Amino acid sequence: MAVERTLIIIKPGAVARGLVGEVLSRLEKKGLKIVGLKMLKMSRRKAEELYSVHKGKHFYEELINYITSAPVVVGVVEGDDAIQVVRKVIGPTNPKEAPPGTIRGDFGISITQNVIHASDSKESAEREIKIFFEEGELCSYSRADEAWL
Ligand code: FUP
Repeated sequence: MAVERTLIIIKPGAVARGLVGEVLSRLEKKGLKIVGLKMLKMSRRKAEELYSVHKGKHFYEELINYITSAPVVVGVVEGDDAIQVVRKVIGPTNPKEAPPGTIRGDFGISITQNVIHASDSKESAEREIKIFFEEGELCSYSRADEAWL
């Protein structure tokens, strides 16, 4: 068992469409534990830090403008192999290719407005969590159904 933490961001379009509960519910039902959660309007500085690897790419400006356009919900999700498991639950980057049953596959067709972000590796998760959360803001607790998951 390898307990990991990963960062998720429910993007502006998904918040505006009222999908916050649906997205969190899918992660919770899968057996993942939410250990940090907040709503915020992302600053340009934080957006540029988050997406620093994409600087200079053709979609970079659109991506930064979108993620800073309206409130997002950022969360830290914990569980066994959480990084890979969350990526599976959300599906591929391009929602047109994401299969039904995945979050991106079920809720959109725009690659930029693809409902949710999730860290893609241990290194990214560690780096990205620090952008949005202080260590003291993350909670440790037991889920009542832990023995059954
Ligand atoms: P992911 O890790 O699945 O979020 O995908 P990437 O890190 O490759 O891309 C980061 C964000 O850039 C995606 F959420 C969507 C956006 N993007 C585009 O808008 N156009 C592209 O061609 C590729 C990515």
